[in-house]
Amino acid sequence: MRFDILTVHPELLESPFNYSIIKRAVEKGIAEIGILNIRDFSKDKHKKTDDYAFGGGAGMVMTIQPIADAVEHLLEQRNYDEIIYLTPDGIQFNQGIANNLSTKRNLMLICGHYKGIDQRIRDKYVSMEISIGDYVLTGGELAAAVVVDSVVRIIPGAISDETSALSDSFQDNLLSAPVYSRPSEFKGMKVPEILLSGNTAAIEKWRMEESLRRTKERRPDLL
Ligand code: 6GU
Repeated sequence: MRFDILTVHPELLESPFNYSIIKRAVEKGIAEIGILNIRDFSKDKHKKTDDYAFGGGAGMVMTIQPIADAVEHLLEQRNYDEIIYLTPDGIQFNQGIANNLSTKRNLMLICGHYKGIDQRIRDKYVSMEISIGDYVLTGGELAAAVVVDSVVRIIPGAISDETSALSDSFQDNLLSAPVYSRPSEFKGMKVPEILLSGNTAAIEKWRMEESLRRTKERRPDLL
């Protein structure tokens, strides 16, 4: 699966993909991540990528030319299943959308800044607009990192223990049960007895009950 991300701050996207599962998925060839600097496509003599908004008002708008040329450059190389614009006015991202995107071959992600990008880019090229929640970020880069991370980790083969991604919180609309590791007692704090019992059926039942209890308590909206 391939991701191409358009941004004016490629540095912001360097480290998120260079660790752990995502790094290994890239090394294994399961995921390919291309990062394109929108500024490289600017025909302005100062490589400008933003300008004042027509009609006035505070804040700069990312102009159409550099983004359109960057998008066209990518479209010459391959077809994209979705061209995604990261924006607070998009549909709210969730596990279901991540699962759906993980079945695609090529995704393009456009990161905006300032007051956003020229609407004509959205009208002509964008097939999907995603927000990662009801709060405002400086730009779409951190949101793009969230989307790519959540999609890559569920591509078959990305996690060595195949069942692990399936037992995540949200995969069955339930929060995960609490987890413990050694030692079984630390400064008087004990691990629940059942987890040390070796009784797999009883442990499975306990985990399901804890999952339900947590979900009822913290996210009744999921039930
Ligand atoms: Cl996708 N972009 C920005 N700039 N802010 C956000 C967002 C995206 N999702 C939530 N807030």
